[in-house]
Amino acid sequence: MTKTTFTPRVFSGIQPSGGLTLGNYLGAIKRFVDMQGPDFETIYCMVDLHAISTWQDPTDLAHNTRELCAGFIAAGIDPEKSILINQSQVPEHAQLGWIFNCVARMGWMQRMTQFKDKAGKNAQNVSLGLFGYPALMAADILVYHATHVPVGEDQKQHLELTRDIAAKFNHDYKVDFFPMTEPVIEGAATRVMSLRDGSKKMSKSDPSDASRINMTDDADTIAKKIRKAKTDPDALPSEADGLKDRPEARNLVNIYAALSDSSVDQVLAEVGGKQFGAFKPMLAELAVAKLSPISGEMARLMAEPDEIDRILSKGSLRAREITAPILRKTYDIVGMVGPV
Ligand code: AQP
Repeated sequence: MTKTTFTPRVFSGIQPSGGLTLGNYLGAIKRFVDMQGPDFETIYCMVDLHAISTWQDPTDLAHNTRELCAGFIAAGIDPEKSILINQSQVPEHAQLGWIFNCVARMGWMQRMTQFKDKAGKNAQNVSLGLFGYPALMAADILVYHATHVPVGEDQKQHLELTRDIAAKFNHDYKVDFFPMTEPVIEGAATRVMSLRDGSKKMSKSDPSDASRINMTDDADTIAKKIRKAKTDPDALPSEADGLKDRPEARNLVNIYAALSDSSVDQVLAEVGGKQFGAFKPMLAELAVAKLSPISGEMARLMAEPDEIDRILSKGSLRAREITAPILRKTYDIVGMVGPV
């Protein structure tokens, strides 16, 4: 079989299941912006179908989808250079998702740690959609034949599953149709932790607002949350090794490094020996300087929701030029009779 060459194409998405957090920004959006350019075609998505795998109030879902789109643009994603969509406007995602439900194996899905974390002790009562989430995520990616997916560390296992699904489809149907997508998990903040508990991921659905920095927080709120962030009594070390077994300290240093586009070693060379009383105001100042222009621009864009809707609807037309032929070809491979 001749090897297929795939166009370098980036796809990634974020759930409009709440407001954007600093974790989403540093782990995902900031890196979406970095990948926008001549090397890749870039498609970025508000994954509203994923969001309803847990209950979403309809008014909030629509608001959060527009706010997320505003966040993408405010952070530097240019709707002319990248395709910006909400998942439900491109029906091929869900259609390929069904095919992949029939490719993925129950045993694979049962190993997904995010499902176990999110379902907790309540596994019998959560939606079937939450369990099937990774198969739809594989479809989101592969319906574009995306070659690269920038994500935070927490999505690594889902990306491995995406490759397993692509490989099984290619093997079962004796084709070389879906690419082996590469996860792109890079930088100092691939896993931003809760400000209240260094062992937990910063998350938009954490019941404690103090656990996260929201992209829409004002300067005072950001400074207050950082000031109150859990830390330990020791001074900061001068080398990265000294952050071992100090999850809260490591988290704040990682955030500082990612916001200042420097490495952890560079940050520690600057702040090693300082107490948190001195470091936290530095971090707060940097966070406000980087985030305020983005939240200001988000507010400006949110004042014109019709314009956001136009961007998403235009994006979905561009997206479907890619997804419709890939879905049709998938159906042909599977043996689904098509229109004449
Ligand atoms: N804390 C984080 N650190 C680094 N990256 C993160 N991401 C999320 N949280 C962090 C990355 O953001 C992208 C989109 O994630 P998502 O919103 O689709 O789903 P999630 O990972 O489940 O995010 P949340 O905030 O925890 O949402 P809820 O609370 O609704 O479950 C992904 O690339 C993810 O890695």
